[in-house]
Amino acid sequence: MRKRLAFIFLITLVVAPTSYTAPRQKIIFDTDFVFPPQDDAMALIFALGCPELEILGITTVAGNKNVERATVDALKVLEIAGREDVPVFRGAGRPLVHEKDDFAVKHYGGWWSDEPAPAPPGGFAKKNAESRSAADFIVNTVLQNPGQITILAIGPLTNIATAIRMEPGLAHSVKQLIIMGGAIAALPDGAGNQTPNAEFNFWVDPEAAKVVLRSGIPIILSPLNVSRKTKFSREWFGKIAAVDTPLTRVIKERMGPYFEKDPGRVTFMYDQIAAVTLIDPTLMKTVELYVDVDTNHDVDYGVSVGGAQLWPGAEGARKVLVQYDLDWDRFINLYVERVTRPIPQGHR
Ligand SMILES: [Ca+2]
Repeated sequence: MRKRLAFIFLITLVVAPTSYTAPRQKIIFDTDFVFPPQDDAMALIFALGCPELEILGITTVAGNKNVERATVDALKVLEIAGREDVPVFRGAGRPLVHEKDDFAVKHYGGWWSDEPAPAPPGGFAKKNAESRSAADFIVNTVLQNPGQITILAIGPLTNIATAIRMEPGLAHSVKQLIIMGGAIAALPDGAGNQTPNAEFNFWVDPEAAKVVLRSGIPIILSPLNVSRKTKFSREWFGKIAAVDTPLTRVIKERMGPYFEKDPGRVTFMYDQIAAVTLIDPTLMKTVELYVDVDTNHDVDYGVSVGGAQLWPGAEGARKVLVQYDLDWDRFINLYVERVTRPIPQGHR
């Protein structure tokens, strides 16, 4: 009997989630974060549920809101998750070149704002951001782990471009960059969402997007074309809300009222696709294209253009893998499964 008990104890040790020993992907999570139900937060909650990932740090950037808001909201979600061990580094408060103007102020996105961040639901997190800058953290972390770091970039690319400019050797040391950004007119569903042809993240910092796309880092691009193949509905919200964890409770509280008001509501998923790509890139169909960004301050400012061959004006552009479709059923089941996982023991 004692032997049997010892055997059961041993098996428990082997299968317990805390005993996960396979090498984990080291990632930096670069984000214009806003508290749930915004998509950066929904991407982070997925990533926190993935034992395959070691999140070395979160770097924040101005985009959906200003960088202060991104920073305090990220800290708060980590606190709710019991993952204060993940450091947060404040990044760029403004795009490289793009100045605030009337169009920016009237349309979506508070990147131009200097307003202090409002307290997240439940109050500010106890922990503060680290004192080092986001770009400094990115440069040091990548150089200390050459060929091992994947950067998930789901906001304007200001921090990544700044890091590349700080350290010219950086591009050759990054394992991979997965970017949510752009819209490719040469592929179906390629219209913009900020201007007629420009996607929001690339439009906020077109110069940064161009630097990053031309850097030579191996890139998977997740543009609006693939976002528009998703359909997050009450059915999937219900599956998340049915499981009780500190994070699903937040999702239920914050997303529930939208579905109560409009039960037929269906929304696109954006940053979540880039995050899921970390775990299973085979869920998305890709095509290799040269992708470049228009940085002329004219009608197509911030527009991404993709083509199978180089074209005049795009000399210097590089080929990247562009996602254009996905296996919705497998994608959403994997997403919901990870979002509803209990928070790993030892991190509470
Ligand atoms: Ca984002």
